[in-house]
Amino acid sequence: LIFASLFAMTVSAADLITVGYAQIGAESDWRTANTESFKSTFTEENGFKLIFDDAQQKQENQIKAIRNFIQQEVDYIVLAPIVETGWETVLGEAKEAGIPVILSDRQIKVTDDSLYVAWVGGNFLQEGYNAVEWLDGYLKENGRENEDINIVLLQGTIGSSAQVGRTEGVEKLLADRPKYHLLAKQTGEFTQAKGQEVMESFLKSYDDIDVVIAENDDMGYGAMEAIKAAGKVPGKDIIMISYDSGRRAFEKVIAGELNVTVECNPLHGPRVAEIIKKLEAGETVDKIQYVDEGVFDIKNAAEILPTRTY
Ligand code: GYE
Repeated sequence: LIFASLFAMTVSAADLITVGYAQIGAESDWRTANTESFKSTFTEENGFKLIFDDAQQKQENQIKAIRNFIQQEVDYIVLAPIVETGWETVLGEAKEAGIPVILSDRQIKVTDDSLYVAWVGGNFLQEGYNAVEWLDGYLKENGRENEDINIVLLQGTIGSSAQVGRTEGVEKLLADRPKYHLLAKQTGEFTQAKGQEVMESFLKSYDDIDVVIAENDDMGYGAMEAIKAAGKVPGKDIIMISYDSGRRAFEKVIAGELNVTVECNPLHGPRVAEIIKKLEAGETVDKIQYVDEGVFDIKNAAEILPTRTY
């Protein structure tokens, strides 16, 4: 909508801004919503030609995609980096070719930060804190603040900034509060199937799990299946905490199977388009752009659900 007015004049194919988007994969509801956000924003109507690549959660595929974009002489490269490290060489090639790179969603670790123009995404460390702070409040409201609490952590893709930040935030606050015991942590690769598998093994090893923190909702859904199969009730026998907050998560909260979903907003298409629009106009852009995020539990889920588009 924003861009409809900007590009109201009919643009010929030659005037379109070509954008290559190196997407991570299709591992979660979040990712699907993120892809949809780019596809519906970077349209010809809005003045763009989008070249979309799905790397199937493999960094080597993303590197290949970026090299293809360079070869095709795109105007901009957008990268949602799977992991934080290993980007110097290929981003150096993009820089050499004079193609600006915009990062979206996850961050990277590079010594030369001129390798990208800007990044937009969620504050993963804060999201980590949000989960534990919610748990503090929930236990208190239920008169359980003096209990010892056993926690298992289902982590995202190891080395992805979403995993690194959330794990760090969670672990830091758990360490500050001696009543919390982190029994185990393991990656479920941000997928429902892997989340279920890992939770099955946690349940075999520990019969006294009080809380599951899943670093995305999809792994949380998998964990729910494992818990039900073990004869327990997710959301009641085991407190369920997960991340992202798409519609399915709201429905699970309302159904009582998920106690809280910590928001991570996937609608980066318009945000990246805004950055490109500014760059095209010769304006400067903020290098790091965090998106505001909430926390949704039974107290506010029903009210918010109707406004969720994804
Ligand atoms: O939480 C998860 C997805 O990087 C923030 O990736 C993103 C994460 C999101 O697979 O569902």
